[in-house]
Amino acid sequence: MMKRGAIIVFEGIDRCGKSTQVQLLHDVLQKSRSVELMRFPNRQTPIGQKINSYLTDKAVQLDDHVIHLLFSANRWEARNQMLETIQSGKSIIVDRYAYSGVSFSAAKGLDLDWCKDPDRGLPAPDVVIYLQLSIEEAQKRGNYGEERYETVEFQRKVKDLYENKMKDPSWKVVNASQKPEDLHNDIRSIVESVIQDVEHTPLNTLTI
Ligand code: 2DT
Ligand code: MG
Repeated sequence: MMKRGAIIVFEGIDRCGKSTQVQLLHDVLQKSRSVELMRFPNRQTPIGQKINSYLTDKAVQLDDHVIHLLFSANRWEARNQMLETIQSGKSIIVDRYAYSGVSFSAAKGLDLDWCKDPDRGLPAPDVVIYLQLSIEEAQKRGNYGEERYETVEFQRKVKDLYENKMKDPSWKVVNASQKPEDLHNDIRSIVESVIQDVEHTPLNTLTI
């Protein structure tokens, strides 16, 4: 039987070091394996361009439910490509996924179950690596940027949702206050074993 690739999702609040770790992991894995990077939102598609304008321009007004559904649609439009990649034996490292979708929208006060519904049925991650960092440490790493959601108060709510409403057995919590190299080593050992473990197992669908 053909070996399938794994879906490795990264989640965490802003400034937790996610993008750095995603890049480090990709650089290392691609030396020995077939691996691809994806990030959500994918700002390149027409839906992603709309999301980008919402994030970067405070004058763009969209109902909270509408932007939530656009973020979800932005994942659904990647579904076929994800499935093809996995079936071809390539693994995918994903920077943010449905857990960001739920946490960021629920942090605005939307109903949690309503937020979860649109993403149900997407390809399920084989592992979710959650980079845990305190708000205080995140703040020390420099001011939050200019995009929507990049405020301390909002990040606090997002963190609470991630940590109290999202965790399931696929979650691995890693200590993001470590030095980047140490954090990378932790992540790498988790990921190497997941890739091997799932090679001959069927891919699940998301039951967030
Ligand atoms: P980046 O800073 O990682 O580009 O994300 N977000 C993301 C949501 O509100 N819903 C989602 O479904 C996703 C994937 C998190 C841009 C911002 O978009 C938020 C931060
Ligand atoms: Mg950001």
